[in-house]
Amino acid sequence: MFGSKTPADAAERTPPGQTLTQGFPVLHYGSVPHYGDVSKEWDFRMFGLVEEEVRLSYDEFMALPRREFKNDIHCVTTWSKLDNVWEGVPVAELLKLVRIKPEAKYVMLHAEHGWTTNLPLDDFARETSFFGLKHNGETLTPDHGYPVRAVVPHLYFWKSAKWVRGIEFMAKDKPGFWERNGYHMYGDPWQEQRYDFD
Ligand SMILES: Nc1nc2c(c(=O)[nH]1)N[C@H]1C(S)=C(S)[C@@H](COP(=O)(O)O)O[C@H]1N2
Ligand SMILES: [Mo]
Repeated sequence: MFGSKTPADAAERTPPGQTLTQGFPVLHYGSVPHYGDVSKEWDFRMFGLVEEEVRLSYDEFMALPRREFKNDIHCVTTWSKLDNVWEGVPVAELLKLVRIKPEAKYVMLHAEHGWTTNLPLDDFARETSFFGLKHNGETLTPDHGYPVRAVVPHLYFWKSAKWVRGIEFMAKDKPGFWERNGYHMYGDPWQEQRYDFD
């Protein structure tokens, strides 16, 4: 079970109920978007509780400062993948471009086909959260969210919206797609906040 790529501290980095994988499973609801001319068909919006809505074209988004991120990811379906290396735009770089109203405490991430996921603004704004463009040296494949996916590694991976197209700022928490279907509103893997059926 422990392959050669398994780090010595793997056990303490693996949340309860999770199993390590060396692969990179693909999980989503609905179909994978394919773009003809991505620079014309993709844009990114920040809206909701903001002084003024912001729209970035694909070229503007791609010109934002990027850096390398390393993290572990934990899917609610019980696989975890350690030591991912990403290239991405820090969430802070996006937040610099928008004037958020003080009453905004939550965000809804909006993805292609109307898919959404919700999380607290403070979690989204952590230094470890970013918009991923490359994974382990390769441009994201369509399956994994090309051209841009959110990555919020301290929450279950369903909060990491693939094919992300915008951020809505909200005063109150509101369930996104999986959250409306029984997934936890917050989703801390260390607390096993998987589902919220009751
Ligand atoms: N747009 C979108 N993003 C999504 C999903 C989805 O259905 N649509 N599924 C989430 C779930 S449940 C998981 S586990 C991860 C899976 O990411 P991966 O396919 O790159 O492993 O994407 C998340 N992001
Ligand atoms: Mo998932």
